[in-house]
Amino acid sequence: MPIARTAAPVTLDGFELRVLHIPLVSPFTTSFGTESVREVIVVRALADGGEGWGEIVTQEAPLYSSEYTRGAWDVATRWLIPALLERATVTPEEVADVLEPFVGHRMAKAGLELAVLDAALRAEVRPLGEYLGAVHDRVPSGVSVGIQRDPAGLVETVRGYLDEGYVRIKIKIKPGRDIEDTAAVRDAFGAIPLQVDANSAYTLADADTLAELDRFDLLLIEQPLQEDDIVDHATLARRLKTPVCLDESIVSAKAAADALALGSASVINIKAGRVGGYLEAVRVHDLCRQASVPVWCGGMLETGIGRAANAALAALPGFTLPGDVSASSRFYLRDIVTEPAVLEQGHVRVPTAPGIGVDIDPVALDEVTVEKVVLRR
Ligand code: OSB
Ligand code: MG
Repeated sequence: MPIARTAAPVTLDGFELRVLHIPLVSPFTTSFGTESVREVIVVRALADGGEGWGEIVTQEAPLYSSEYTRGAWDVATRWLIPALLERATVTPEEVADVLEPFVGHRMAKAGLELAVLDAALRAEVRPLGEYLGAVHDRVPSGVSVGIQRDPAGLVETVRGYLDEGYVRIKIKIKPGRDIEDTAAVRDAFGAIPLQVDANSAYTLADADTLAELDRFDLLLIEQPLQEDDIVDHATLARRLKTPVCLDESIVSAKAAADALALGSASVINIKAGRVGGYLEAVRVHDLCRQASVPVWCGGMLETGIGRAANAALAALPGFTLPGDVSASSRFYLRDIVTEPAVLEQGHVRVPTAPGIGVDIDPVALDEVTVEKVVLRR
């Protein structure tokens, strides 16, 4: 039976936006660069029935996708928030419709939608997991491991995460740091659940190298080619034994349907920010489930806000592979919520309190805030 995802309308008095700079416990390196400080935007919806929190998961530079923090800040303050305040009273399900005329900027839209959704659900005393259709009270936790100094360093880093109890390892790869790194982890730890993420670093000309990964029995290879290489991914997928999973390319439920129709992927990474919100993320989930295509929940180094919401999303029935839903401590010494996600027997708990189910630590939040603005109706 389809789940009726409807929440009561909220009347919006305004929004507070903050740019945060949160130090990472260790630098995070991917094929597109190294990050030592997480720059992210936190959204507070000021509604008549109470507040709601969301997170815009952009990074400082437009390297993972075309969105970036200062661009999101500009579009949110100049266009998206005014459109929502003009409307004044909205249901969470209507937020995407109000923002639909503005092309793109999905991460910005997703953060605003989550803040409205959180405000609405807190007012109704209803947890996000229940609203989205969660069927588990905890989710298996995978960890995304950045490119290290060398393969030996990678093995030591992975060992630390396995000791902590993470149930699946994902390593970042790029040309020149692929076969040897993957071989080192396989040799050191045997048949652990292992996958790789290229973050768009290859072209079809690299197909022979990528086919060498077939011998490692990986769960999947994530986003080997560019965001818009939807046909090339289908060509590559026919060449590889390793299942191809798409991340960057899946910007909407329509993009997911197209990718599946073309054979560009046999697994899909779902990130609410990338597809424009948790409601669109559920639509991607629903269509993949219908097509018996496994999905898993990706991450964007979320703060406790997005991390709690991701745990709720990852508890839907179609999320049959462990997600990048790690403990807060994998990235942060101090989170901005009072009960950061922790690892318990390789799992993260789905919050059961109303809304996103976590409370903001105002002192911690202020400490990492570098800019703040309040827009009122
Ligand atoms: O490609 O999945 C990715 C982080 C930032 C941008 C893109 C990606 C990632 C990760 C980290 O892999 C996932 C996480 O939050 O744990
Ligand atoms: Mg990825």
